[in-house]
Amino acid sequence: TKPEANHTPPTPKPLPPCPEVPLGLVGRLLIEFSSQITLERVQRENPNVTEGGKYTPPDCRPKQKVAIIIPFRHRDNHLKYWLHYLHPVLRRQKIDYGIYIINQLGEDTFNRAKLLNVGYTEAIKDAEYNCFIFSDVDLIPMDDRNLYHCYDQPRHFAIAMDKFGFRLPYAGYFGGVSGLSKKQFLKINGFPNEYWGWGGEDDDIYNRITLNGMKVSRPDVRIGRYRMIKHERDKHNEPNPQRFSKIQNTKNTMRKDGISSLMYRVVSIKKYPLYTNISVEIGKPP
Ligand code: BGN
Repeated sequence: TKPEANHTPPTPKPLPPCPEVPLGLVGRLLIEFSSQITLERVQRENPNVTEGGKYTPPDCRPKQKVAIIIPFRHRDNHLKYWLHYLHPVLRRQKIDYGIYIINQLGEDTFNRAKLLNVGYTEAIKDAEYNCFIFSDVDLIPMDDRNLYHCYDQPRHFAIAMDKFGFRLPYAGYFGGVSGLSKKQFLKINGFPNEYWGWGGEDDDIYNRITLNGMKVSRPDVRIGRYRMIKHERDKHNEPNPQRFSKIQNTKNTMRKDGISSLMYRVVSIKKYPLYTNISVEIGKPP
């Protein structure tokens, strides 16, 4: 060896880019919610997930950095299942990711889309994410070929849910799990902040996408299958009676209502081993 080699530190071998189709996928998964799960077990089974619920593939360089945003209130049991199933899937998919639980404090009416806007805003303060996947806490993919990254067009992942007979309930459905690149998200001014209670916010997002000249991309119906964890209807998330008229008005509201008008207050940010919890006050309906 040359003598000067002693003075230069060994340069780590640059990682190859991650393959377009990851190699270790298994396809169809068995998903059930009858056995109880503890966070300690999920932690033990996912030792390479780092504080705040972050992971980077050790053996290749991912193209995207993905923030997974989950709107949340009083669903601790669902979250355990979600973490148990999703961390291993995302690892096999070679995704560079962080998990953000956006917890709405207080008992005022729930506002899913506003929590998603908060998730986007807080995630980009934490790291340089360029892809955002918005997932309900009770939806578990049944196939790991449904890749959790961003696509050329806004992506709808949860297209074949068990509760809808493994089909889309209607052509313009965009609920459950969706994903937008930073560029796609900003093009539609983020999501609406003014949908309080259940329903319509996902349809408004769909309208924003099509009104801005984009179209929704979806996986094959055999792959985009999901199980939803059964639950009672939440309190303080009653169907919003205004949703029918609001979704007729997206064209007029989207430029002023969105990421550009978002107001909220962060009360705490806690980094747990399997996820980051951001508790926020987002106000109440007018
Ligand atoms: C739709 C809801 C969606 C919901 C799906 C599936 C509305 C707006 C008025 C038609 N939209 O009907 O928000 O995700 O059902 O449950 O209620």
